[in-house]
Amino acid sequence: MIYAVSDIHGCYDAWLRLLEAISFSGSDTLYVLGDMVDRGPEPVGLLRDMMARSNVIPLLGNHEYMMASVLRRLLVEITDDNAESYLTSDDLMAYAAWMENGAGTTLAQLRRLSREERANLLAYLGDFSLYEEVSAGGRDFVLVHAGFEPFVPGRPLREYGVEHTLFTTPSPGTDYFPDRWLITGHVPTPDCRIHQDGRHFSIDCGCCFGGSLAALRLDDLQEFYVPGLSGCAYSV
Ligand SMILES: [Mn+2]
Repeated sequence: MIYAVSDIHGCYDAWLRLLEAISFSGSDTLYVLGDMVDRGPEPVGLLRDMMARSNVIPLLGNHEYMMASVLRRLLVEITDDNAESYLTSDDLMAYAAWMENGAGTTLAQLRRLSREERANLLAYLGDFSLYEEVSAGGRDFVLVHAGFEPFVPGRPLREYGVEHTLFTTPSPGTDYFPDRWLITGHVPTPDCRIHQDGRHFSIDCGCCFGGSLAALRLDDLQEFYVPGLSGCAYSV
């Protein structure tokens, strides 16, 4: 069976409960549509668990993009020779933007890792794809974190960049593909349930904001839910 999950945001307990709820096994494949880190309590534990599962396929979210951008700079050893010129104002702004987006727990946990473990995590993030094309149950799906915006019918998917796919919001009622189903995360659904608009599924159910963590089984479009983190203030 093939599943899609999104926006886990460090909710490691909910992740483990969801794997149990779908009876996840070695013969299944699970796509995680980005935003594993930030906001929630155990982002690094979640990433390490995902890394250990070869049948979990990660896609890039805007939070991993921010994290990788900052870490690529911070992981370089700062010496006397490069200290003054090393961090540019762009680096500092990228760091500030990431912190404003709930990076506190992620950074605190990264500090507790060895240099080698941090480098391994960064290499893992470097393998995340922007989108995936998957077939299951006689349907063809396109999986992406936020969408393809502005959407241009017929435009090859590989021509959409980070700015189009990670930081955008799908336009309601858009008929994206005549023969394919689109699955996105990024924007929490208002009722903490998977939302369907034509052949577009939104599967971010606000796990870290007191909503739920959802999995969509692509083979038969069955939905699975576990409770998310409670007590986290809602803000996008
Ligand atoms: Mn997002």
